[in-house]
Amino acid sequence: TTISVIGLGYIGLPTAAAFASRHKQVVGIDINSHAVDTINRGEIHIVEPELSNVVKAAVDGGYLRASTTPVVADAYLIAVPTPFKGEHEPDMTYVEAAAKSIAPVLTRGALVILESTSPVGATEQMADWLAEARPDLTFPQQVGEAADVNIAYCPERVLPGQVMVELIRNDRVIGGMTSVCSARASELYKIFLEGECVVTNSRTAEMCKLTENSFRDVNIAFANELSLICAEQGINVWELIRLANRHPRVNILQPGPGVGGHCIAVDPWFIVAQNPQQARLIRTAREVNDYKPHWVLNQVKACIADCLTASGKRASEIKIACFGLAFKPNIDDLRESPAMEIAGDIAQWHSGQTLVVEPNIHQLPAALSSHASLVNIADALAQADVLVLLVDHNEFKAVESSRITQRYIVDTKGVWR
Ligand code: SAJ
Repeated sequence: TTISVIGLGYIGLPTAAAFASRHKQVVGIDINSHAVDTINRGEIHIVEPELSNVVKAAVDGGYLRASTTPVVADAYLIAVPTPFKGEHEPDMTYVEAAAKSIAPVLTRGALVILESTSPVGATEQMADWLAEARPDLTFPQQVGEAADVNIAYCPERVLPGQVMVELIRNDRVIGGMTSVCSARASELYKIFLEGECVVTNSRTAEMCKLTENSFRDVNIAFANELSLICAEQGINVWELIRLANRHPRVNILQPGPGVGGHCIAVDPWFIVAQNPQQARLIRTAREVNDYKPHWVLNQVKACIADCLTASGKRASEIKIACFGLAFKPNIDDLRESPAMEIAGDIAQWHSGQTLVVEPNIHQLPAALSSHASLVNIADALAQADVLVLLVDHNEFKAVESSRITQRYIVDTKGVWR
């Protein structure tokens, strides 16, 4: 069996490596020639624990190679990005391009799986693109189970930072366009999967992926809303949640500076875009979470105002230290990060010095480097007048409270309270 994975990013590369580690021949395809060259050297262009070892072994063993041009394969897995465009509409350009790139090399008996997070109906749309390009082959939407090419939607659900474990262990939803498609897709994933394959149709599988991330978004929004209410009422939200969670049927998530990453802040909009009348709670949750960084910025401004009054210093003499830039704890991923957004706004707005502590990076991103300086925890604690904790990295949790002498603290994760 030859397996071809289209899109060698955070999902595609681990998936390609997982198949190759089971001694299947895998060809990864990407339009980014830098990524392709890196992988062919046995190295990786993204950060994910355990991934580099698996890729290196797979490339060295001759099971995995990367290319910029599509190849003939028995199974294709499409794992390209589906961002949004305009007013939060899903952008299917990359899926369309991927489908059209493999269409010319498709052979009778091929299996095509879409893994990218997609709006409901995307798999049927992909099947139509393939059928248009290959009138000489039959597809499930035309002839059902007798089709020459089988097509399924099988979303990934791995947690960044734990991809290599979750890829193998999580159960997998398999949404075939026919039962034959589902059976073939299940058989393919069983090559490396320890979790179960749970079979449904493609539309339900598409909605299932969107539902999982919307569930988390709505629940985080509940926690974030509580944090605003508690600030108004002079109640410690962390204690409140701890107490409420002692109820056997209550399990509130943690508030924070906002919701970041490439999935939870995006996927719920796919549901809203297709169902604007019905998806009221899901839309509101997105708005609540997107508002949180602005609220935090206002808290910081109020805190600085207090500090100015009490200290008699000028604003330009006040040093602010921001702790954390990543979109969640103990990773180095700064993309779509509310902490990054808040630190950037503070650095732009504040006339004095802005210090940034981020133990997982060696250099500030360009957007921040002209307005802020990267320092270590000790220097920040020694120099700053105002502390802003934005990410609950382990290093920050380990700081002993006796080392924190500042009175002016905005703590978005309840670490130093
Ligand atoms: N967050 C909170 N409070 C919490 C939990 C998370 O504010 O109690 C914030 C985080 O700080 C972060 C954001 O939410 O900014 C998202 O982080 P996350 O760890 O919840 O999720 P991701 O984006 O890393 O990965 C999610 C996962 N989805 C679910 O848990 C339902 C993962 O399983 C998916 O595969 C991934 O999205 C994806 O690719 O869709």
